[in-house]
Amino acid sequence: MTPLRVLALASAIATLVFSSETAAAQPQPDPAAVAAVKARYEKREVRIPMRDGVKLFTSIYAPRDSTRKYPVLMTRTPYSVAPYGADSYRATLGPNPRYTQEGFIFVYQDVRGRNYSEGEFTEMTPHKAAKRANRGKKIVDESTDSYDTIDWLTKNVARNNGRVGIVGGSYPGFYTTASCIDAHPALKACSPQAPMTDVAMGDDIFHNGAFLLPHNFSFYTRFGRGPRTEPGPDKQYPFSMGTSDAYQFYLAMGPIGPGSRKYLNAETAPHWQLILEHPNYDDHWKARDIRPHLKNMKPAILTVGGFYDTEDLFGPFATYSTIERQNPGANNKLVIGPWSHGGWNRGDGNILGNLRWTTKTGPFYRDSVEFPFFMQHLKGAADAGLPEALVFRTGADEWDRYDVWPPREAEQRSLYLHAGGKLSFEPSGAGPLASADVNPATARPAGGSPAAALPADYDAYVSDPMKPVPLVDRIEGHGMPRDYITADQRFAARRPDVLVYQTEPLTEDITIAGPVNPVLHVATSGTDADFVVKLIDVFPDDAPNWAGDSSGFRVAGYQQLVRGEPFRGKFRKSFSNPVAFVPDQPDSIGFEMPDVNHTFRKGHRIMIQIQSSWFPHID
Ligand code: PG9
Repeated sequence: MTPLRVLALASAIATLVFSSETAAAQPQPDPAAVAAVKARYEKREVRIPMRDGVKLFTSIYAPRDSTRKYPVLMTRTPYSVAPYGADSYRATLGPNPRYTQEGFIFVYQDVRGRNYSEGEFTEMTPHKAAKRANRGKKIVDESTDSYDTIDWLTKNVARNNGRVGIVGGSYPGFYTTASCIDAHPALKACSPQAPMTDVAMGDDIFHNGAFLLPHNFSFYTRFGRGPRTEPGPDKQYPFSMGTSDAYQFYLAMGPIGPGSRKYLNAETAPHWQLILEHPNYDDHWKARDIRPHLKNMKPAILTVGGFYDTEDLFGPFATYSTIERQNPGANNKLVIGPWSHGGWNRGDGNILGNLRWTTKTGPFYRDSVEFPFFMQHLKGAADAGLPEALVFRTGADEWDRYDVWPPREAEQRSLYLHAGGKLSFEPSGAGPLASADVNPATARPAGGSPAAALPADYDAYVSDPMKPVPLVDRIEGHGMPRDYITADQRFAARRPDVLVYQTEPLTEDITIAGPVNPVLHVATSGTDADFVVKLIDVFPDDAPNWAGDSSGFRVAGYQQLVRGEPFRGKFRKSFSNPVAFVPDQPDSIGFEMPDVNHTFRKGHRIMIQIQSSWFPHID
């Protein structure tokens, strides 16, 4: 790996920003593939009793070959294990066809309370108690359900080799992580992929207190519709936005409580209603954070994520680092590629929206990382030879291998905002800025004095919620394009309600590896405000187009979003107890943006944009 000035961007984005208070089917499977699966595998559907008597609907596809034993590879999901019916087969078994060809006992289970499983569904099931403490009792959660399922499988499925793996992405990623806690001794390998970890602190629902509106509104028009009176599929309530202009649709919705009620209400969308009832990081959400329970994690764990995952990027980093901290010596590995949500499972992995890479990251991950991981731990194949952290470096199109993430060799550096839209590693001479007490995750109890020595000058803008800054220039579909992060940010840079700061052209490559922690010193003429910080890689005006790209995208001058996150200002002291701003009273906010591993090439500029809306992405 070429020597790099690797640094973890610390805090100290210090500016004073005024923002006035004025400031969302299934293609038919290939019959030939289905027939091939049916020829090699025999399907059975069983209802496995959990320790509290609830039966979970489980599909088992076992190789017809009776000469060998096979490991179990399982997925637990809230999204249905269709097709249902012992004579209806899937076209692919496992994460990709290579697993189908290799041969495993594939198991798919409807989690408790979903589809044809019995019981009560609870979003992000709160983890209850160490299994040892409640063996034989009726205390259940996703980790006991997984334990009981694995116990039943190893005792009741013919020719299993006593070794079980579990894999799942997004919501199934959460159930995968939960399976590893006090795991059944037969569970040898887990791969939580984009695992939902804390949906109210960075995964799907709230990011630093700001609500992801279209992502959730569109999801909850489809998921968990009720009322559920018996095991079976969700009730269907056909829904259409009635327009392709998501920006206008959500603007017309107005405040989302009353505005969404005509589409989603407590009876037909109970999970949406719960979100509206819990806008703060309260006990409801704290109970759903699986991180404190990630202990006694015995299986080998391969956590997977994508730097451009707009749904669950927080989860993989939070899961990996919490397991690392709470389970010294655990076999705990991380793979992060240049992927959108689930992008590692499909395609060549060398294209996303406006971005192009030379490396085909998809086949490399599937064939040289994930498959060898499961073969090693479930079939005793050769050691997959994986580093602790295998992290793609965007902007440089290379895979980095580290023995810990973030890399030990990263040095903390700060970038400072200067007058005139300048950004520099040199302090802005604004005097000591009290950045220590502004990160709610580490903030001291409310009441700490926010007043810092204010910069001699500040930048200000009027943020009008009726003319919010769009997420991307043209918002179609449900309002959160999967590749929004690749949108050119020049459309925003030209708006008067977006502050822009950029460095001089870099004289050498600079790589940022790890989290990026903005600190803003702000005041608002109102009593509440959101602040969105965007870290951007600015290509030179003479940058050549991507090699071999015929899309017509012009790379010259491209402002590529590397990372962007909102912060809802009222949570600056605590995510549980919001505090209004005092109008025109300087105050401070600080937060952590999900990790990056990005090289800003020599000749590029580092840019920061700051704004107080990002619509309809956040409400
Ligand atoms: N991560 C997705 C999601 C979950 C909950 C709310 C909104 C989206 C998903 O599991 O597809």
